[in-house]
Amino acid sequence: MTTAVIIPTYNERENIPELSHLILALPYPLHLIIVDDNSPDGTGEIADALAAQDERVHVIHRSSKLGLGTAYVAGFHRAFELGISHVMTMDADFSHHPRYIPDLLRLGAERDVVIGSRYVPGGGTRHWHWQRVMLSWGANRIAKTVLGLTPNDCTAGFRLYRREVLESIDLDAIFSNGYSFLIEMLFKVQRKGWRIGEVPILFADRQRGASKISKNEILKAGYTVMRLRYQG
Ligand SMILES: Nc1nc2c(ncn2[C@@H]2O[C@H](COP(=O)(O)OP(=O)(O)O)[C@@H](O)[C@H]2O)c(=O)[nH]1
Ligand SMILES: [Mg+2]
Repeated sequence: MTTAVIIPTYNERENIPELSHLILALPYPLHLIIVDDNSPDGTGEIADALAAQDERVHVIHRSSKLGLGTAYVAGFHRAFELGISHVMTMDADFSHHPRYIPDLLRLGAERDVVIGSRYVPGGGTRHWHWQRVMLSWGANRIAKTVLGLTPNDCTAGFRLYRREVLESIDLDAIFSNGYSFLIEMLFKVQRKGWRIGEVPILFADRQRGASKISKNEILKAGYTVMRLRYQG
């Protein structure tokens, strides 16, 4: 089991050195793929320096902020070239703490997809404003009810996929790009009948840098859910 950990970054210079250090120190065979969208704060150059120090680190530079979904897909394609068996995705801001990586990998031996989940017993959120709690909870309820998604946390970006799962999906045909990408991916994974598992995580709000989620993303997520629902 060799895993490629994909981290999309946009202005994460305060987080990426420590985060990659913690990930690379884990006792597992893994690669780290940082997908940077030409961050104005110089995250891309920091990532290059990390790659120069450790051959397990790979950097994809994109010309501008092109969105989370296509960043993941670019990372998936690079991961396939590395001969890995599993692909993990996580955020750069420590909301997805590397301490949970062993739990995801462990369940990954039995499941095709594993979600680091806020909404199973033992999981939760920390430092979240009540509005954000309501928003996330509501988005999950809607995705579950309208699309019949079975996992408890359908919008989590902390995931482990078996390589075959990603190969079974036409990645370049995924319509949504921002946060909705996560809902669309899960919808496709579930429709293919892959076995999905969840492990509890405590999701801490970022302590450094700024969030990139916008009101627009919320509207787009609503649109994605309806589009998937009526496409069948
Ligand atoms: N490459 C890339 N990364 C992005 C983009 N938007 C967000 N990210 C990264 O995706 C992760 C999640 O974004 P974040 O701002 O923490 O979202 P939030 O936690 O939902 O507020 C972080 O690692 C961001 O740096 C983007 O357009 N391109
Ligand atoms: Mg975040």
